[in-house]
Amino acid sequence: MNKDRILEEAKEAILKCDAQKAVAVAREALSIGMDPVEVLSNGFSVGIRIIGDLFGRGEVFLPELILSSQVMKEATAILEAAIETKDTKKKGKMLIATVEGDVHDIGKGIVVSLVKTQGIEVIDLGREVPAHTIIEKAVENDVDIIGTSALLTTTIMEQKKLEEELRRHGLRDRFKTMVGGAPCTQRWADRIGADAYAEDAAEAVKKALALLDAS
Ligand code: B1M
Repeated sequence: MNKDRILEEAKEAILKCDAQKAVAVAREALSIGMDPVEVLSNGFSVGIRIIGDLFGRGEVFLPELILSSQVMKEATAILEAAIETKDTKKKGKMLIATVEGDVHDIGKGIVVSLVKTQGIEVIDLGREVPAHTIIEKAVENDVDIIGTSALLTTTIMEQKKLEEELRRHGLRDRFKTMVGGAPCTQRWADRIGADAYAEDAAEAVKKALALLDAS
């Protein structure tokens, strides 16, 4: 299979909720030396976003969305394991979490894998993490950056809450903050006072490095 075909098949595997095919495509992509991030971004992620749009229009239902996301997780696990991590001197520490009330963690997982490749130590708190826990862990681990992911228009409010809680505890200047997730924008980041917004995992890496450079 050539690269374009692999990207197409990756998308199809998600649309058809076909786990066997997804795993085979992920392995084949790696065997021909494709960049795992490219396969995730331009193949599997395209499929899951199409499913999301169909779900939003009522053309597929929750069980199908759940199945597709399970297939996505299997493929993601194989590709994330192949993303090379630089074993260099650590440039800084970043805590990442999906906010309270939000279970969406596929995109966050990709961000974590990619940020790690750049010699940034990552503390991944998982999903549905309350703002107070994020702050507690950030202090405990003395991180440089706090990154949050939110996928719902309701749960992005948790990113605002985090900024407010940091200010309330007099901790706002101690950390840099980064927000991401489908409903987030640069405008949202500016509005709530976050230090950075990243549209995708590659941008998250660039912004994290810039925040560390500036601190
Ligand atoms: Co949900 N869901 N979902 N869902 N789901 C969305 C978000 C939705 C847009 C679908 C739709 O209706 N069209 C919609 C939200 C609508 C809204 O808020 N206006 C929605 C809904 C409604 C729901 C439920 C409420 C459905 C229900 O129960 N009735 C429910 C909510 C549960 C909850 O959280 N409380 C729900 C559940 C689920 C599943 C469990 C089935 C599953 C999640 C599985 C999982 O993650 N473990 C799921 C999925 C898969 C989706 C869609 C289809 C895909 C999300 C995804 O994985 N994208 C999604 C539709 C969509 O996003 N278009 C949808 C692929 C991923 C690679 O991209 O996450 O955007 P993304 O991450 C990117 C960037 O955003 C960025 O980099 C990543 C990599 O490039 N990024 C960051 C992300 N985090 C970052 C952090 C950073 C920087 C960059 O810095 C810290």
